[in-house]
Amino acid sequence: MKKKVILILPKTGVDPDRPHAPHTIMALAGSLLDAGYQPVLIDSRITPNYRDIIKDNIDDTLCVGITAMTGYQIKHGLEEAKYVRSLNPNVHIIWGGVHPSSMPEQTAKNRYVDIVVKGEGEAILPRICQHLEKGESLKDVPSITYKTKEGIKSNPGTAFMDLNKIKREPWHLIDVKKYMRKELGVDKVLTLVTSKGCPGRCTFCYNYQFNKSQWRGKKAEYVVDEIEYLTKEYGAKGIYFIEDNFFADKERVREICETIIKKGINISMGASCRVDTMSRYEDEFMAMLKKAGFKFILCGVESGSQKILNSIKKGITIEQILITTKKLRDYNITTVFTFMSGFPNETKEDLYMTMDLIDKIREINPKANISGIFPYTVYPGAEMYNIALQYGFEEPKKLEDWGSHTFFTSSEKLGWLSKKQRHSLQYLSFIARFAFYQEAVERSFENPLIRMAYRIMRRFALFRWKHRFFRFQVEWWLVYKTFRWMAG
Ligand code: B12
Ligand code: SF4
Repeated sequence: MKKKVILILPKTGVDPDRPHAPHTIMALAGSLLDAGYQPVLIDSRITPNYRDIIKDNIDDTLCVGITAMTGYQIKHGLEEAKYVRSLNPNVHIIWGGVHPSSMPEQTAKNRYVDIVVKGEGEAILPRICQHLEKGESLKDVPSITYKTKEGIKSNPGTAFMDLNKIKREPWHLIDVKKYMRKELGVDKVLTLVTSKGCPGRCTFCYNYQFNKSQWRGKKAEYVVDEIEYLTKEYGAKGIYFIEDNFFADKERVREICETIIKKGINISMGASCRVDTMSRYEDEFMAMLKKAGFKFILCGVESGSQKILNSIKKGITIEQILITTKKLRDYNITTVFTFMSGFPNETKEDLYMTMDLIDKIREINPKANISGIFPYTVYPGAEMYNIALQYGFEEPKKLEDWGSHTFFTSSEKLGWLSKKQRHSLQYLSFIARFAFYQEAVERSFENPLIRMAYRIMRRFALFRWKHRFFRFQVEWWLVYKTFRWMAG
């Protein structure tokens, strides 16, 4: 019998009780199963006794795979890698995901990393396993960086996989009901990934390097088949597409929606969309989205200053943002707009333009949600990373240092902002979120006392926002410290 491969999805520091399905390790597990290996999935976000599972399986394990985004997931992933090593010093530890792919050499230098897989792992991981099993060199395995006796070596990448080779994710490997969330106005909402990448070129986004700004999607018929499967097999009532750009191919979206309508599948749906895409949709197309079940759309708007939008290569206009706001209001689709601040060339006037745009959006649609104005967080793999370095961003030098690189600490390293400016931006992000994202913020607090505290703070936020009065922010200093403490 082929050996086991333990796949760990570490805690992220922002995990709700019911997180998104662990698509990363599900995808890897599917391809390991096809190759005859036995994947052992560990989602440490929802598995209190996961260390026991590692311990029980380690003896006949060929290798351990760990996924990581930049930030807390690295810290937690390293703790688990250390634990694995303490149980079995010979087991190979393989890292993958957005962070290791963006910084492969630096990641591979860590003592708890043997191999880094750059980019998609479905085809590569089984190949690594075959080589490890036979004790062969990894020199022919593409897209990896790995330790050898002579030092760290890197093999060149390979083409993107054909998403249509995998028609359905291996849902049977996870306890699906633990991932069913209440949102989109229904309960039992699951997540799906039906495409990868995005044609956008936003300079702060990982897509530029990780997906080479290329979008690829599963055929509409497979997408609908998977939705139907989740409704029949698990009673799903809603699907949230967590991919970067569900709407990149209009004809695919049309086919998906028309098939859902034709088959009479009763499903609520939500996804992210670029505002340039949505602003171009005709009434007939919007009506079809609504009829098929779209209840929620999230749009990354980032700034109210056209100068900033152009400099971050967002590829959208203020006019398109306003057209999209009206469209989503007219079709009564719940909307969330996300914003950022603190870019190297952003002035106070640009920031005030963002606040004015938020007011305009709320005037057009008082129900539009603003998820906050988040301080720009520098991530490796983004085009802006090098610009940030030039402007004085203090780059973490080791994998473990990236483990504490979060939304909170990143802005402290933005050399172009004074301490006062950094604090103002951090507080402003809370003010905007507390003021204009009521439903989601309340949903995340189950304790009625905390909800009450939130409602009081919301009044402060609305007052400050209305009067643009941002001095003496003692209350937001407290909120900031509390959240920072909670995020570890
Ligand atoms: C779902 C999701 C989450 C989930 C958790 C996901 C997880 N894996 O743990 C939640 C909601 C908790 C989350 C939180 C955050 N997220 Co997030 N998230 C995503 C999202 C939308 C989908 C991830 C996913 O499931 N993809 C589908 C799977 C199949 O793809 P994949 O994860 O890339 O895995 C493939 C390869 O990377 C590779 N691979 C991955 N791991 C491994 C491991 C091994 C061993 C191997 C061999 C291969 C391999 O093979 C896989 C199959 O092809 C991505 C965007 C995206 N489209 O990927 C952002 C994304 C990963 N998140 C991002 C960010 C910034 C965050 C937050 C910081 C946001 C915030 N402001 O709070 C927090 C992180 C908190 C923290 N510090 O850790 C960034 C990551 C940037 C970076 N440099 O790391 C992304 C890319 C979004 C973006 N556009 O910028 N996130
Ligand atoms: S539109 Fe979104 S996913 Fe696409 S490149 Fe820009 S930020 Fe990234």
